[in-house]
Amino acid sequence: MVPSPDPLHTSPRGTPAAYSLARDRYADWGVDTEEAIDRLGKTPISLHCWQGDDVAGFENPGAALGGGLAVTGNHPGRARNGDELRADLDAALSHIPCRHRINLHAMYAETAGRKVERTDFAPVHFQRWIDWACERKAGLDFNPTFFSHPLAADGFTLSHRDVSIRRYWIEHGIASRKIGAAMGAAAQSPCITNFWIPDGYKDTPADRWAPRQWLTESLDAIFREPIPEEMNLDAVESKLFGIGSESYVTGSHDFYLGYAITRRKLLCLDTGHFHPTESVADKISAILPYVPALLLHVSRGVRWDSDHVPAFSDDLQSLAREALRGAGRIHFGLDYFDASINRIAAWIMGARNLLKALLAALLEPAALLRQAELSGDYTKRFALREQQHTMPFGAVWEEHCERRGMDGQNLWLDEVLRREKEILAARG
Ligand code: RNT
Ligand code: ZN
Repeated sequence: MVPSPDPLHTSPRGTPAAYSLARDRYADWGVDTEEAIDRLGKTPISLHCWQGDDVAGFENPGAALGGGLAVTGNHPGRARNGDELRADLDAALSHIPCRHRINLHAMYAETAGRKVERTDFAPVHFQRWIDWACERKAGLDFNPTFFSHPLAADGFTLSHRDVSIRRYWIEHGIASRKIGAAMGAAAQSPCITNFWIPDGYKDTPADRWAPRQWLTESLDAIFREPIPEEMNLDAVESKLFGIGSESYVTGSHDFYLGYAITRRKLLCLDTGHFHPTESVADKISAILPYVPALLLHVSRGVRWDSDHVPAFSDDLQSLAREALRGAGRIHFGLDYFDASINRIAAWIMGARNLLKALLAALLEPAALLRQAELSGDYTKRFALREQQHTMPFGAVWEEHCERRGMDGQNLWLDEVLRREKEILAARG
């Protein structure tokens, strides 16, 4: 292959020589790159379907996005139906090494053109997704959709003051867990059904207590029926604020922390849902001992927006380091929506950045670092950390990708841009 003059493409492939040098350098540090590559290959990431169509869903795709969420940008080629969305996901998956999962929202039900209430959603409405995922041996995760709906229009759902509205959403939650269970059974891997609601007030509430009491009751009602853990695991996700819920969010972090601990639920930490100076990485070792497992929604907050494509940042790298110490009780998912860049590239780069962060974490000289710390040698600990930055990490990443028939650089971008010209542009 002739190297491209494009500076994105520094060389057409990594060289085996680069990897073998890297392997030796890491071995000097007591780090086994083969073990790292092997472990990375066994770490699935749940790819959020909603990046492919700007969280539009199939019920009423022309409607405005609700729930205080916002997607900016209008890059051409948004997927308009299940077939397009699955084809785009396939395109993304073809550049993300190893096997991953797909995360669906209830609003992606396929009802053959019939209007079906969310309370009546059933596994049959997701059969095409289930068949598609099973063919690819991909696990499935699920989310009830508590937004973009007339009964969510005033910003409250499970904590609404009107009991009949709460009832509607409780029924949707109950239906969603059954769909999750069907997905878990079909994929032979538990489905994580994750509950996030937009509920909150723009302005200072008179009563902060009642909505939280209602939310507890609603969630308890949804979770009343036990479902085997091999099929479905329930998670709850907090948020700091949304557009229109700036002063009060019923499902705050503190609320769900208590809820998850007392009800033995998974806690979902979305990395965009905290104060900008808070470290989500630091929360993992504080919370994990008290909950059955954690789900991470990996995202990148920028100012008010919680949903940028994750970059290979220090934050992401510390998150990956801490998460790997969770010994399998951490589930990785992505959650962002960016329509200002190619949507498929957004999936690929977010997933690859998370994988890179995980690989970097697997390649850290953990034993040396701990030794330095335990002996009180903080100078050495700091020196080791700094040396990590100039270790030949890229050669190991490229090797990991190439073993799976993918490129570790940016050659995939050519194919994605070709698809944009040939397929996405025609969508209008
Ligand atoms: C919203 C939450 C939630 C959503 C998806 C669409 O702030 O992060 O997870 O992004 O459910
Ligand atoms: Zn999220």
